[in-house]
Amino acid sequence: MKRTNEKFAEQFPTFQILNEEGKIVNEEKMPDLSEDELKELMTRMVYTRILDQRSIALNRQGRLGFYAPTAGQEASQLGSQFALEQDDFLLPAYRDVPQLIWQGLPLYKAFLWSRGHYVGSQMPEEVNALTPQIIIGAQYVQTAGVALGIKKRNEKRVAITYTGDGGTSQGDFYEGMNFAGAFNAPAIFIAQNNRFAISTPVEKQTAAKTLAQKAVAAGIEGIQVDGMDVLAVYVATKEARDRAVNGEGPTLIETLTYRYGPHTMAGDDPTRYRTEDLDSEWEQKDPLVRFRKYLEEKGIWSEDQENEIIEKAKADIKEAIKQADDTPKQKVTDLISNMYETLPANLQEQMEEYKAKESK
Ligand SMILES: Cc1ncc(C[n+]2csc(CCOP(=O)(O)OP(=O)(O)O)c2C)c(N)n1
Ligand SMILES: [Mg+2]
Repeated sequence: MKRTNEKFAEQFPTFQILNEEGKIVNEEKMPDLSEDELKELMTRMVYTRILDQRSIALNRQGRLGFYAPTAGQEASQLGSQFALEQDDFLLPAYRDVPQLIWQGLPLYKAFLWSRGHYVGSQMPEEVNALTPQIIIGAQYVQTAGVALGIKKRNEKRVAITYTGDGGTSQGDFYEGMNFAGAFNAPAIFIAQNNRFAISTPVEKQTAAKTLAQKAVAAGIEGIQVDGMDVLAVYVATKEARDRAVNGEGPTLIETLTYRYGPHTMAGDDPTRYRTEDLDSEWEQKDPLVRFRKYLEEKGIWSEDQENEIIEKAKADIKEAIKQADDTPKQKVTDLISNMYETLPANLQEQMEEYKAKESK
């Protein structure tokens, strides 16, 4: 048994392009991105790091609701999102708000989603996405369904979803991948392995040596990627997308990453389940630091440029939080009418009651 497990793990070596020092170690796999595109990738990561810092502060001030920190996971989240087309269908988990934002969800809506306001779940016309999933793994099954729908319509696009290392222990994770594999549907399944499911370390979560090898049982492609290397994540996702739209079926991508902050802002204390050594080991791998080094070496990035992005992010956030504050409060009648197309009789009564109350 053990030998089989190890044999599988060997078949899923970590795919890397840019090492921790910001040097290209896999020239052959270097993506064909223009200088502007490379700078755009960095811009998005810097912006998202600031968004994370501000979101944590806003949460502490009581101005946001639910928030799951993202610092550390930028390459995993944004490298994969960068490989998508506008037409693709995104099924994020609760930590994947940045992908939604870069796919076109306005910031103020992301803030409203955090507050549990229904407007935060209303996607703009051009954004094909579901609202972030809280139920661990459920989006994997939905993704199989969306991907099958895409296939039946003969469309050249994909459904992409994200879960965490903990999510790969859920039944839904296997069911979704198995179904998509059986129907050869254009799905991309990303498992962001940030090593912890709240406080449970991945080693206690599964006996599998890699999460990527979980693709084998579903008969789909699997790859393990350095999730702190934005170029590797981009390339792995792009290749998975190309295969999917060419009718070659789904892919599971495991990204090795880390969240620097707590699980959520609801009160877990990472110092009780993570060591300082582990934290600093992962901070050495930081996705922004290594990509910055690479871009600076190429002579296309500077501190001034980065400061401009930081200022822009701060200004946008300030404006967006104001817009969220200015959005009319949600009413009980909104809750009811958003839930049902046709109201059941008992709710009709309550609807009238609340309409009367709200008009006062
Ligand atoms: C079905 C289900 N079980 C339990 C929970 C409670 N829960 C919320 S987050 C979480 C841990 C998930 O960890 P992981 O999949 O590694 O994702 P991460 O938070 O690290 O991104 C758990 C158990 C839930 N939301 N849904
Ligand atoms: Mg995790």
